[in-house]
Amino acid sequence: MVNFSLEGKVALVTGGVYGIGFAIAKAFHEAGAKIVYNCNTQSSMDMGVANYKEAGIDATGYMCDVIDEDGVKAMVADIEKRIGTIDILVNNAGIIKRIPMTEMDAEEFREVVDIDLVGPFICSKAVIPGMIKKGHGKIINICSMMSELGRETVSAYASAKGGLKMLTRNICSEYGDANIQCNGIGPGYIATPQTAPLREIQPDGSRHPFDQFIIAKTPAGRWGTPEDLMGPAVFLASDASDFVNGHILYVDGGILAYIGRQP
Ligand code: NAP
Ligand code: GCO
Repeated sequence: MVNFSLEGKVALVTGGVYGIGFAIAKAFHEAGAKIVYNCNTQSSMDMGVANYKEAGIDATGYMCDVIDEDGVKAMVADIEKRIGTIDILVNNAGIIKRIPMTEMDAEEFREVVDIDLVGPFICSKAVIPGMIKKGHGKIINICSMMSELGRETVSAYASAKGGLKMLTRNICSEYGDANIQCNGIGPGYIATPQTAPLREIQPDGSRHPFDQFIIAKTPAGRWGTPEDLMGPAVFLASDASDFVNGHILYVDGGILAYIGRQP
């Protein structure tokens, strides 16, 4: 019997208050996990409390910036004391800045890389000792199509997500013998607040040009939804994927496989 259950597991989803993280947390709850999440603004925390209450999920939330190493250590210690060892970590928290590279300040570049790459390093480093003690663990890094491809204006984001792909492979390499599986999920273009600017309806009522571009480039012919990521995330968090390690699972409607239709 393949075991997709997360019964009795403790899952920390960083940035899990809306968007992709919240969908993954809902899926984990449905599979039996105890949910913990963090974010770093009060408005998002308030949204998270409301969202989990509406979903009927008794989740525990922390105000914690993923790049605050002391804060992350304190959060993990408190979770381990109050709830239990973290069995599953989803490094979901992330930002993007869409700025042409020659117009981007080094500080702006660093901020994206800090949150999208150093944050997952800090959070993974904090949870791995507990996983080693417990004899197992699952780390899922939310990568991106930009772990494989570049495009205009996302130099910092693509650099960070490319690095996150290799951090995934390195955690696999370094801790696989402790029965820790570290994999990535590479979402395609997903309809969340992060991509809302790319889908804005134009003044003349037409769809955003980038929206039209993505629809044409995606064999599925649509944007993904956070719900499209729920099953893949449960698979990678469950015992069913115990021999899958260092893998980036692209959940992209086929966009990475497709050269595009002749105009
Ligand atoms: P989103 O709607 O912008 O949500 C991002 C979440 O991360 C928010 O809860 C945010 O909380 C949190 N966060 C940001 N910086 C943080 C920090 N320093 N510390 C703690 N929490 C922080 O993003 P999304 O679209 O759901 O994307 C989630 C992940 O998937 C990101 O890593 C993104 O790069 C990746 N991804 C997205 C897509 C897509 O098409 N949407 C595709 C591929 C990959 P605050 O509001 O408090 O900042
Ligand atoms: C962009 C988008 C993408 C998506 C995602 C694709 O500006 O190109 O925001 O980066 O967020 O990462 O996988």
